[in-house]
Amino acid sequence: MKKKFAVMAIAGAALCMAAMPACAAEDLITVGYAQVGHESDWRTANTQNYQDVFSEEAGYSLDLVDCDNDNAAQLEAVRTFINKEMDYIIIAPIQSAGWDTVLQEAQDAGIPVIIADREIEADASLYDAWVGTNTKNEGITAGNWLAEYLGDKDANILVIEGSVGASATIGRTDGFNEVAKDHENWKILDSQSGDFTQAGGQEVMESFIKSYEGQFNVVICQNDNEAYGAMDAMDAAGITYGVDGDVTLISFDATHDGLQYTLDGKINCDVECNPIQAETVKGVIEKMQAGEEYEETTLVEDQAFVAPGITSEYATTMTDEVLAGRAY
Ligand code: GYE
Repeated sequence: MKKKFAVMAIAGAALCMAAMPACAAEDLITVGYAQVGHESDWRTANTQNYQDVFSEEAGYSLDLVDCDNDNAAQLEAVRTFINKEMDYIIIAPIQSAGWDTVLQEAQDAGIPVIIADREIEADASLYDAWVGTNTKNEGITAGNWLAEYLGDKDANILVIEGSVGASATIGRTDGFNEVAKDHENWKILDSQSGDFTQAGGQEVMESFIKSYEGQFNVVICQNDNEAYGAMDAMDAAGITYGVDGDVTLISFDATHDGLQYTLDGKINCDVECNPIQAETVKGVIEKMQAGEEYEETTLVEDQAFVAPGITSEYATTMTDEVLAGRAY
């Protein structure tokens, strides 16, 4: 869908050309990015990508606030952007709920808001554009791949979820459950949040091992960092995983290290979520800036990867070349 941005001619914000020497400070387009935090490799790559793309050379002054996974801090960051009269506000929402009031405040101040990475539960009239990935589809892909891999074998599944209330958690959980409900011999033994961190993944896996040792054959981690923690916990307990192991390990993100583990056969399937989104967001801002029609919703495409020796209609089999092409 396309829409034309109504509030035009933002004072003093002209787009500088890449070839020009750094623009004068007053000519830079000011952009506030309320970033989730620094919980994962995915997030670090996403932050770096914004810093690279929204550079002064490109005509931007980027104010990126690391909200450290604290919802209140993120609302505060957005309010600070409004008070500073930034030209554009980008939000990667920690929680999907609770945005109506602050979005209304931004709208009243005439500042366009782009929701990035995750989704929010708010009326679309309260923000201007969305750029991100379809995490429900990622969950469905994980489920479809597992069904293909296991055939009619039973699955006793443990899930290490992402941060509570994050759309990436909700989407991956809902998507996977949608497939799981069609498999009578799949049982989800437990599902707990590891907060998208390595430490969280390890802690949850250690407690799962205490409660369910010998009872599970599938572990699903909703991001790569949680998978690294879960692998440490399983190593310590002498539990084998991956292509030659007792436990099938599924992860999400497909960052460089996640794909290295997939290539090594430690992760069976890693479902991609692409953190490289800043160029797309910049494209939307450029169109808004020029008063042109822009995409209200842009989906960043994902695929999935499986360990060598596995072939799948849902995923690409890992090779050295695939890994070499993964910069983050
Ligand atoms: O999967 C995880 C990060 O919102 C899609 O957040 C993102 C998720 C990503 O912390 O690693």
